[in-house]
Amino acid sequence: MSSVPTAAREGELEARLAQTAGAIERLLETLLESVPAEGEIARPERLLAAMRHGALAGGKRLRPFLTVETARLLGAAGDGALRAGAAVELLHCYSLVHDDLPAMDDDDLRRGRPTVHRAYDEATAILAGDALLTLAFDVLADPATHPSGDIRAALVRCLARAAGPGGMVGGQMLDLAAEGRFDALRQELGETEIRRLQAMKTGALLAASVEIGARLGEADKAALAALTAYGRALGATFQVADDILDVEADAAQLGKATAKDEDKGKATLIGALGLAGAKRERDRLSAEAVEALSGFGPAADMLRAAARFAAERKS
Ligand code: GRG
Repeated sequence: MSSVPTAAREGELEARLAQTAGAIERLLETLLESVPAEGEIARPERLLAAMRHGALAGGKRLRPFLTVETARLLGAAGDGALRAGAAVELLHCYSLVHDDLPAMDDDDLRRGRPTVHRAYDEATAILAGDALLTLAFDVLADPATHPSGDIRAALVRCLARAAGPGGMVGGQMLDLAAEGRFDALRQELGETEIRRLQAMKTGALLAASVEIGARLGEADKAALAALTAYGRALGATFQVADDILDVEADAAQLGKATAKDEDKGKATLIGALGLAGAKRERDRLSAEAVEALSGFGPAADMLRAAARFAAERKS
């Protein structure tokens, strides 16, 4: 039987999120030092400064939290889980740096600060994103993340599949196409296509954050299937909540521009279901994520609380 997260559990989630965010920040600071790593030649200071701007001081760090908590559920919360979480966060930060570029969303504000191309310049922002992406795979492939080469290879493949052409980057491509970037006419997407686009653009990386924790914890087949279902439902919850925040939150609260989706003709579930329908769908998906954990008992309460947080978040 699954246990329902109590208010105390929700409070505990905030504390645990903050604790993981602090540990991730410290690890990212080390990974983004200017001193070259073994086998590297030199790290140009402007590039590293731009990478630090894109990756440090901000963000909820939800993805590494999911990796660490999933690994913890399976008895594997340690430095390896933190490193794997940092890898997912580096990849996420790259996607934000590139998403903010003039050729993409053209945003000036991210996490309450100027975007990387605003603080530096466009070429530096492109390179900083590229380098954050590359570093993510370096961290996963390092034996410090897990002693088994097979497991490290599985982590690398999981992140690549989530982030690449059939995942996040593919979803971003569909998103731009839906805006009418490549044709004179904007493509009107149906609900099924919108769900697929969102599962790729946002859901895949969140689901991979969970799967990477599960693989680090050497989950058996049944546990991996349940955690994968949880990750997918949580990812979908998160994206509908994001659509709703774009309409209801203000820029100061979110640390980025809001009310952009409609202006840009973005494909969102609000367009397909209406605001009230999107809120019902968000809550249904969050409940589906909680339900996927029914086999785990109270040890999974933190992940259950995370599914509710994905739905109820204010930023
Ligand atoms: C440009 C390759 C490329 C991909 C872009 C991630 C992405 C794909 C676009 C970001 C646009 C966006 C706002 C998507 C909605 C969901 C999302 C990823 C929100 C930002 O994630 P949070 O809320 O951010 O976890 P923090 O700052 O807390 O890390």
